[in-house]
Amino acid sequence: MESNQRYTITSALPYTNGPIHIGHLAGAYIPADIFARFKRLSGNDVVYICGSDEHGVAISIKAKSENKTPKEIIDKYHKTIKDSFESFGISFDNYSRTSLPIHHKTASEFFIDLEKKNALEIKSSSQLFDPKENQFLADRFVEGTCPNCGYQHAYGDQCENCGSSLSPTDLINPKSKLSGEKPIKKETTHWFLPLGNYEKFLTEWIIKGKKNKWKANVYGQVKSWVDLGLESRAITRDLDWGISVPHKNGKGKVLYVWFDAPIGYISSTKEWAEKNGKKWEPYWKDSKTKLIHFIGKDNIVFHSIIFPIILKAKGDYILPENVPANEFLNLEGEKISTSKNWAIWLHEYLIDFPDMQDSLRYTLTVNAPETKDNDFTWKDFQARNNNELVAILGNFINRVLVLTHKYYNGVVPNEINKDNEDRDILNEVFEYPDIISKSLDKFKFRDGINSLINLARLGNKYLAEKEPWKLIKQNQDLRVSEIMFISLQICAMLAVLSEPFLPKSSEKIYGIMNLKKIKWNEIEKNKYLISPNEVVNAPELIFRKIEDDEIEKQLKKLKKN
Ligand code: B3M
Ligand code: ZN
Repeated sequence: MESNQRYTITSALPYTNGPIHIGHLAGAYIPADIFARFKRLSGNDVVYICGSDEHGVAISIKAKSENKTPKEIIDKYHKTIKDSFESFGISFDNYSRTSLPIHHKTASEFFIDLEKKNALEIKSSSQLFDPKENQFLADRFVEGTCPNCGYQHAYGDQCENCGSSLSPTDLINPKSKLSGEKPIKKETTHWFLPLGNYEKFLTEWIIKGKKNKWKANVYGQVKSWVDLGLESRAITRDLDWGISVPHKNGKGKVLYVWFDAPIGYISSTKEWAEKNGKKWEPYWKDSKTKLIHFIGKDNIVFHSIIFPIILKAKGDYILPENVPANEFLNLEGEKISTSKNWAIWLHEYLIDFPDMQDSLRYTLTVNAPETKDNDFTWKDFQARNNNELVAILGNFINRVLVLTHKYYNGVVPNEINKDNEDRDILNEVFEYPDIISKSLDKFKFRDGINSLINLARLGNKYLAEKEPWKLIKQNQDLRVSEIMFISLQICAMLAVLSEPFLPKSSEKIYGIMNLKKIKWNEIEKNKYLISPNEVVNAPELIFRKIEDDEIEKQLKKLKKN
């Protein structure tokens, strides 16, 4: 198991134009959190970074629709989003905001430095303009028909239907989101990043990525972009919300949100380092550090083409080792949609299912859209919770603790005279840290969590076969104590191995068993996780059953939208 490796782990910075839903959680946060926890637990030096993405047209549009200032919008949703992440146990080392001075400074420095190095082009072009509002229509300020798939509500930067990346002038029948009017064209000057200059670099780097086993969806997208040829991309906009372009000709212009947002990972690391008396540079500039970006598939080009080019142009920065992007999660067979309110919002889930964060974490991991789009259904959520968390994992731990109290008042019995068969069981149990590590190292979170449940299954099967409750009646006390000792090792192993996936439940099991924190890289065969004469507490409920009416209520609520 890898230890002593430095990791910089990031999750996409969410736009603060609304709360977070289960699609976000499944795409970029749960897998990253599992990975960060796993790497910390195996003795690595990890910084797990995120923050709110508070610039861009999405924020301005929301502000306009709620009759508020952008600042009021970002303050409101930054808090909602941050609270939801905390409640779900997403273990960021720092959750920052791109509106902070430290970020404005860092992003501006990147721009100034690239400009100085002649790594940017300045070009004039005619862009869509809304004469009524006296405003250029960048990105999402304009909607129209997608030239690729014909979808009528494509944005100026992207079509959400076919996923293609667009420019406002690509749209057929464009319409201003501000006034509803047909825009005119007007000349304007912008700074561009000449992506085409980096084709050779990208080609070599991507081939290396393939060797590093990038996921097929990521490798495929990057390769097809490069194969099609890369055009220069504007990194400034004519807008009033964002980071002012730090240049004498930059009046009325701001940095493009997709230029500043990924730099937010660096600013957030700086903020973390300052708060904790650490240095940020090793996490971004030491070639031995592994940088991993967790994102959803709509962010692939930005993380595997554009941001690496920015880092490369800046020089002396490391490039991502991997970009394990997820596909999309659907809800009850349909695309999650904010505008249609077809979503499960985390802050609402927490009201209806308080203290059941791990049940959702579990379902979203078992069903993660790792290699293809996947579907969340409330019925499946109920079944996973009741048939797996309650009936397999919770049930095993409960049975072992009940019997330990019944036979030994909670004192762990002596382990003696294991017969061969029990030795095999114990060996098998101690293989699980490696089995799960191997899956997580390959970003196979579904396999990882399935192995965890398999370990609980193994425990249940062991108890059912050995039937200590029968043996105790036949006065086979020694044999019973062996069986209970082994069962308690399995419980302890479940506490240790469930931590990355189900942090709150793991903590509960640790608490009930009075265990001291065990690192994965310190687990050794033949070294027991819990020893004779230690005392375990009486069992408590770890998972609860979800009733049919709770699910009906959620389905009704969803369909009302
Ligand atoms: N805020 C886009 C999104 O939420 C964006 C991610 C930024 S990551 C640097 O899809
Ligand atoms: Zn399209």
